[in-house]
Amino acid sequence: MGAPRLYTLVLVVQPERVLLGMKKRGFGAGRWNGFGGKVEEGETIEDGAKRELQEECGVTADTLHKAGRIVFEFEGQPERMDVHIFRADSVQGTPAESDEMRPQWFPLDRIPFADMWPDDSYWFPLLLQKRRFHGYFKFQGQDTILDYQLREVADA
Ligand code: 8DG
Repeated sequence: MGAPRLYTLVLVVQPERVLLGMKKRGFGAGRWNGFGGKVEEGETIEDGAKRELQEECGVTADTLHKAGRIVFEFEGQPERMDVHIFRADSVQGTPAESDEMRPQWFPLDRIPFADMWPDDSYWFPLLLQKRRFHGYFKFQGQDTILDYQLREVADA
């Protein structure tokens, strides 16, 4: 099996709310998610995360905090995804809709898990508690988790 492909995901979390975007097209379309995508050649993972945040919802993060790392495998697909997840506590600018995402703030007690990737219910609580984690999720299609591991780590 080859090395997994690198992806980023950024969640902007404030004391009472989290910024999510409705993915309008492509992989994960129709689900609320943080902002992110493939890391491009020649950029660091963190720079890729900041770039995607800016491209997809028009805000800038000065500081990203490492939150976790999850490897995803989809049954029948050889390439695994290595998603590096970051938390931003504050951003500059007002979230704006892009071709890819329609951003919206959600109160922390009303996160729309039913319309998010099913694994998110497992690790979101850790992210909100500022605990770091490593995980692995194996999917059948995009709705069924066949197998998973999730553990807290000292350094994500
Ligand atoms: P493109 O330009 O080639 O269309 O793609 P991209 O913008 O570079 O990448 P993408 O396909 O949009 O990247 C997938 C995003 O979805 C990336 O931020 C990682 C994230 N993601 C998964 N799986 C899961 C998941 O199970 N839960 C959550 N919350 N996010 C996920 O790939």
